[in-house]
Amino acid sequence: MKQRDRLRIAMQKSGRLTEPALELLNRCGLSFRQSRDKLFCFGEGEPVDLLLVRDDDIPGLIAQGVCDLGIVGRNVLDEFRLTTGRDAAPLNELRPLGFGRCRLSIAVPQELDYQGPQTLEGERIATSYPGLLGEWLRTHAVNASVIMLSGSVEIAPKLGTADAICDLVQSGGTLVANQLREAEVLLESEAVLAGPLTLPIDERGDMLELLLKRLDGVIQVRESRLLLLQTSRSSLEAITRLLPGGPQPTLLAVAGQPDQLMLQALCAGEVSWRQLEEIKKAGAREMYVLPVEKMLA
Ligand code: PRT
Ligand code: ZN
Repeated sequence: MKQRDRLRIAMQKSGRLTEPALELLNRCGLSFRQSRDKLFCFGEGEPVDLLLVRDDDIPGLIAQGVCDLGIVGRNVLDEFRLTTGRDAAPLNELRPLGFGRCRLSIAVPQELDYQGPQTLEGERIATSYPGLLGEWLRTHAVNASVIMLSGSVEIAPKLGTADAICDLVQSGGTLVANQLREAEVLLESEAVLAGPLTLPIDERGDMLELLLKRLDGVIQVRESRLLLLQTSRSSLEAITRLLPGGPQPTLLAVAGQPDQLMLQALCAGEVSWRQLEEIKKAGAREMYVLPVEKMLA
């Protein structure tokens, strides 16, 4: 098989997204043999290989066609879209992946009386995201100087090199530690599967389609619970109304008890003790909440 018959996915070599991305791919049935320099990982079962790189390089590798897909933060992908020239191949966010959640925010010194975007007029804002910040400033008609820093953005106000910052925030701990507070959220981010706008029409395209189906299954089951319970026919309506997420239940007959039914329902998200207790009060017995291992629609 020629090398480009195989799908190539770029992901972060070492950082916040590395472990959850690998786990997700494993759950999709992909496993990799790591080479000694750990830059290229050969896929063992399926024709899918990994390229381990800095997260900032991922959109470029897809745009150049070196990789077919990438797992990268939406913040990095959108910044790339805004800062690369028009002749770069457009990229697409194929799936949100539900990990690496954070937001890109503007933060100001705690003592600043922030009254809205106009408070930033004429100020200096330090960031590693000039594209996303620039777009937000234009949308809000604010004239501010964008100071590009590649790291340690949060200390710029203390050093006197900027009046505010625009950086990623997760818990908010870094901001507090630097006497800053969040003033505006520019982007809600998480890891996404990125790819080219048009998918290859060859073996790679087929593999990609299969991978997307598996991914959808994995993402869906990660959040799904199978609820099993027994009920009398008379309680069925009340119980169905209480099922978390309003799923369409399946009903099974109980041998020798014509008045009784087994109910089975796939609920989106957790089923809490409180919800179970409510359903029990409505007449359910023998309740089980089961995690879902795999799902293929
Ligand atoms: O070496 P490489 O370039 O690959 O790694 P990196 O240092 O650029 O990336 P890394 O591993 O730090 O982050 C990779 C991706 O994780 C980011 O692009 C985001 O999509 C996502 N992510 C999620 C985060 C955070 N949460 C996060 N909290 N990326 C960075 N941070 C930093 C933030 O910059 C700030 O310094 O953590 C600090 C804020 O955290 P809190 O919890 O104190 O608010
Ligand atoms: Zn990076």
